[in-house]
Amino acid sequence: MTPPTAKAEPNKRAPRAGFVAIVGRPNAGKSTLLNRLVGQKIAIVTSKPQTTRNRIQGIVTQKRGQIVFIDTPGLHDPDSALGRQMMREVAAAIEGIDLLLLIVDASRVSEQADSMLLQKAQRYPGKTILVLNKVDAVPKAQLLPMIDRFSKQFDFAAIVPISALKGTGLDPLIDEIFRILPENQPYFPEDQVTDQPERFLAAEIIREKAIRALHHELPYALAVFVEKFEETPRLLRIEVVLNVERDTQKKILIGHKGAMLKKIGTEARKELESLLDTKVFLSLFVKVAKDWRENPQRVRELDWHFQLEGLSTAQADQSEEPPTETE
Ligand SMILES: Nc1nc2c(ncn2[C@@H]2O[C@H](COP(=O)(O)OP(=O)(O)OP(=O)(O)O)[C@@H](O)[C@H]2O)c(=O)[nH]1
Ligand SMILES: [Mg+2]
Repeated sequence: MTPPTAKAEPNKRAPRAGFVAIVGRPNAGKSTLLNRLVGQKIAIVTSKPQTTRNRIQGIVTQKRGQIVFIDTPGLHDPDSALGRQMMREVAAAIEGIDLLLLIVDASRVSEQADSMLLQKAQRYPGKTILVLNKVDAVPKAQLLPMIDRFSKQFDFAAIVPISALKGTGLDPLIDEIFRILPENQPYFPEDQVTDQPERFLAAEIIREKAIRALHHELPYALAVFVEKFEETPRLLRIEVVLNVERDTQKKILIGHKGAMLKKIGTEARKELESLLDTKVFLSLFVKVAKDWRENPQRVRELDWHFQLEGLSTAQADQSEEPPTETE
């Protein structure tokens, strides 16, 4: 007699796994979606466009397999070395993926903006899913005609309306993705949610608080570097340098009697303490790096993948040094 468990065997599917890039215009809600899918904050979100500067992976593991999402900077016509670097990040993110996720802000569709996206879909040889985000802000009557219009413009594998903010429509989206991904073993351990080390998340959280507190050009002229990230059993000590492009910006960032910098530091520290579940001691320094956005070398240094390489080289050098005498 066959044991009852053998009956379930034919239904058992091989796991699926693959890489899925999230691509769209600035402010479409890519990072909000990534955080929602992963179930925790790994990418910063602000109401200002061009927040994300580097690609970040967010990993979703379920019984049926693993999806490695890649958040990317918003698509735009670059007018600086920084902008060009951001667009190279998008290109790098698309390389070798299994599925392209194009995301549109459905509350602000515009022919010109969408054509840039459709071009991406046309150039990508694999399958593309179109995600219509922010449907919480779209009158219901507009949704079906919008889906109809997009389906005529390109042969999408699926068009899925969602609200990344409210968390609606995400299960159907995940279902569609798993339907397309190839059979594969998971790429990452099941408890890993991102490839971005905490050191760089810390820099990003500080940048998020600063972008939210600042206006006009300043959010775009800001770069955040972690100089020291020291974990002790009781405390995480983080020293950070905030770069701006001019003295006038430095003044605004520091604020009257240091009030602005203090506010940014306090907000960032509180969030980091809760995210990393430890007490944090945060020191912020402001430095002027004149016109850094036009300097390809400085722009490259901004990329955490590049900084990580530097850190591991430094560590290797250190371990090769002969032991020094201590006093
Ligand atoms: N109403 C509404 N707002 C949303 C939704 N998703 C994101 N937002 C808001 O849209 C703004 C931009 O969100 P982000 O996730 O930073 O957008 P992004 O595409 O990552 O932007 P960049 O990194 O600048 O390219 C934020 O204010 C979000 O709160 C949504 O589903 N509904
Ligand atoms: Mg983003």
